[in-house]
Amino acid sequence: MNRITAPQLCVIPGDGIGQEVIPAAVAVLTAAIPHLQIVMAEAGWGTFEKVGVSVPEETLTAVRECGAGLFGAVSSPSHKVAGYRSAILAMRQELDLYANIRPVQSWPRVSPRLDVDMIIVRENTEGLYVGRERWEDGGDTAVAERLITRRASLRIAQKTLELMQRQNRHKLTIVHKANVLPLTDGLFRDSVREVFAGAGITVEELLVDVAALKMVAAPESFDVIVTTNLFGDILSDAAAHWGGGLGLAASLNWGDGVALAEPVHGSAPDIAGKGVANPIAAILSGALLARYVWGLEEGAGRVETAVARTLVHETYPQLTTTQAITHSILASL
Ligand code: GGG
Repeated sequence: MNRITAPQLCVIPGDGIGQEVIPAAVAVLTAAIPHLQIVMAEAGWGTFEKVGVSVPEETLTAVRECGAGLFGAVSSPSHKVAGYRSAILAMRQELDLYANIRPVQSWPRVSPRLDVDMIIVRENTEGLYVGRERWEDGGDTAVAERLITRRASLRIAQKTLELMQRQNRHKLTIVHKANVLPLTDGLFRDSVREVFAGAGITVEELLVDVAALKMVAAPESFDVIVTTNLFGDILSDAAAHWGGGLGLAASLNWGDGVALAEPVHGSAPDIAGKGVANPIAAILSGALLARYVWGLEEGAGRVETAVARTLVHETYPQLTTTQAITHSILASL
């Protein structure tokens, strides 16, 4: 690989355990992908407290220029703070990272069952997450707008189709609630069906409540799911249980020409600073960049195989620190 084509990664540890798991992921990624160039940047609540914005303009520029970022975690306060925007929501919006790819697969030893292999594609920019909340009725009524557009629904469908063709996936489940929300979810469902018409892929649809039951009772029946923002957020956390829990759940926020990988877990303030956070979700998120953004299937596979070897190794139950798990994965590469 020459220097011109060497992949570049903007690393943003963020808050809490992000500061611990992201250096671990960078150590594994730089070992698996030798020419990887690292650029450091900042975002999160800590950044807001320091400089007054959660995502400085330089951070957005750095991710855009690298084309790929790895973000740790953010801890936003649960009350409104003037001028503060959740760092991850801001980056998804500002970088137009419209697809959130969340693969869930069974891992040896830690997964409750061994037959799960699905990808959840969550629309990442609309729905209730546009954050249009307002008071009415003199403060006695709170209203949130749920926005669905044809444009965003068509492009998430197109991204899903490309991903399925690339990964040789054959069955799509559209998850919605069009019986109660016929305009918004009807538009989403019909747009996805339009893109998949004639694509040679089996397309089924499920109401989100039925999908939730099936996620619990028959997770092996899912191949690829595409859904709106909030449904995808909730369903993918539930699905993560089958992949061994949030400590192993990876994700990729993906737009056109730019992507930001992040572990699904948050900043875990209860264990932050103790050196005991599981770095595997962050490491597997890095592997998603290798596979989907840099086209380095072999590098992604090396990382995932090293994780699997660590999980099956007899010493895994004794690996109780971030450092010990990271060393074991590095040794298995
Ligand atoms: N790595 C994903 C993450 O940090 N999740 C926590 C999260 O999204 N929290 C919402 C927020 O703090 O804004």
